[in-house]
Amino acid sequence: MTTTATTSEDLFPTRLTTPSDFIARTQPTVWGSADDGPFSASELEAHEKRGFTITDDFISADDVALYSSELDRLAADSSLKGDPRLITERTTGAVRSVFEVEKLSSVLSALARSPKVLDRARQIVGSEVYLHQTRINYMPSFTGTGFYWHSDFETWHAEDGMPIPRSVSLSIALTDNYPFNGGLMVMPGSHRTFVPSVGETPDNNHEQSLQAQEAGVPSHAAITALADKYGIDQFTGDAGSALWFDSNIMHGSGNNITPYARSNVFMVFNSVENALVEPFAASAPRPEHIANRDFTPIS
Ligand code: 6CS
Ligand code: FE
Repeated sequence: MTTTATTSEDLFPTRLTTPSDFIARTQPTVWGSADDGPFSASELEAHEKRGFTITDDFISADDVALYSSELDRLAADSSLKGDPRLITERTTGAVRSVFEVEKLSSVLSALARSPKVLDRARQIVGSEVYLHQTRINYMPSFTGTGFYWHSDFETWHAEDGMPIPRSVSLSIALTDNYPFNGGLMVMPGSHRTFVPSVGETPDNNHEQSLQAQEAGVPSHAAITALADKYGIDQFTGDAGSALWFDSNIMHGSGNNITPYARSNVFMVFNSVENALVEPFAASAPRPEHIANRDFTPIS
C-alpha cells in the first residue's frame, strides 16, 4: 500500500481561458499490489497500462434481476419527482439517471459494501475508500442520449475539488451492452494524459451538465490527438459484466435509438487520502448527492 499526503495544490489546472498543453500524469493508476486483493498481478499490470478492466459475470443473473427491479422502482418512485437526485432526459423527460442510490436502496448499498466490490476498489486505490458518487444510468431505448467525450476526473477536480486521480469507477451492466445501444467507448491508456479544458465553469453547472456536459469537454483537436494515440475501445458485455475504470480515462457514449435500453449502476470509490478540498475551477462545490463530502471509509 502506498500512501501520500493530500495537497490542495492544483496539479491539474483546467477550465482555462486559453488552451494549454496536455499534462502527463505522474500518479500511479494502480496503488495497491496483488497481495492486497483479488486482482492478480497481471490484471493489475493491464489495468495500469489500459486504465480499465472488464470482469465478465461479475454479478449473477439473480442479482441483475434484483438490481434491475431496484432501477425500475427508483425510476417509478413518485417521491423522487422533483428530487435533485433524479435527472431526466432533456428532450423526452424520461429518467436519465438517479444519483446517491446507496441512500435510496439498501440493496445497492449492500452491493457497494460487498467484499467483491470493496476488496477490488481498495486494491486499486491502495487505501480505504469512500463513495464519491453513485448513480444509475438508464440510457432508455429509442431516445436515450449519450455522454460526450470527457474525463470524469477533470470534472471532479474542477467542480468537486478532487486533488489527484486516485479513485476508481465501477460500472455494472444491468442490460446487455451491444455496440449499437449507446455502449461506453474508452480510449485505452488515455488515463495517463490529463487534458486541460478551456472555458470557465458556469455557476450551478451541474443543473445542465448532468443532462449534457459542455464545460470541461475536450476540444476536437484534443479528442483527435488522443484517439490517434490511444485508439477507441467499445465496452460491450452481457448484463452482469463489470467495467472498472480510472477516473481520468477519456470516455463517452453515443445515443441509443435501439429498442434495447443500456442501463448500468455506476459507483465511484475515492481514496480516503484523496478527500475533496475546495473546487479547483468552480465558484462553489457541487451538492453532496453528486460529490459526497463524508469521507468516512466505507465498510
Ligand atoms: O459530472 C459528473 O460527476 C458525472 N458526469 C459524467 C458525464 N460522468 C461522470 C459523472 O457521473
Ligand atoms: Fe463519465
